[in-house]
Amino acid sequence: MARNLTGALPSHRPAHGVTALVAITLIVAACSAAPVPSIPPPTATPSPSAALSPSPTASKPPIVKITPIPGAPDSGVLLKIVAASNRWDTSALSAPAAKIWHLELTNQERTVPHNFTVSSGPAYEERIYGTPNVKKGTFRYDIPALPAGSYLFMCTLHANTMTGTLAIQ
Ligand SMILES: [Cu+2]
Repeated sequence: MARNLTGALPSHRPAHGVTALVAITLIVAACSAAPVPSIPPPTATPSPSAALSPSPTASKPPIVKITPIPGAPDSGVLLKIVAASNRWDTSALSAPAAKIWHLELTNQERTVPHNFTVSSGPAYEERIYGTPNVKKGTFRYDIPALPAGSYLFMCTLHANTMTGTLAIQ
């Protein structure tokens, strides 16, 4: 008799799960529908580039190519220069314009070769004239005629220490 009473208890289940699923779907839809904020692309910062732009143009002067004057007369001028301890004995030379002149180059160093190169500027393309590399001894060279102006002379083997100004006037 007691068995019948216990087995007859009804069981109900609430339908709460369906309601919760609908609510989650609505939230997800709202999030994905949110408009993407339109951020303008970052503009180029003008100050650093403006500060850098003048330096490359200032550090690169134009190449000045000068060729000797053909058929120029001989001035008969002889200049002397001495190389010792990776230095020239002078940093300034002066020679006549539009005329051939002569250089007496003495290398006093037993083992270090030197040369004498004339150029209109520091760039390789600006070299106008150059002697061979010479070891110890005294050598004479005919330097071709150049238009008036300020030139560089140097030993290209020791360009950091053996440079000077050649005034052609
Ligand atoms: Cu040298």
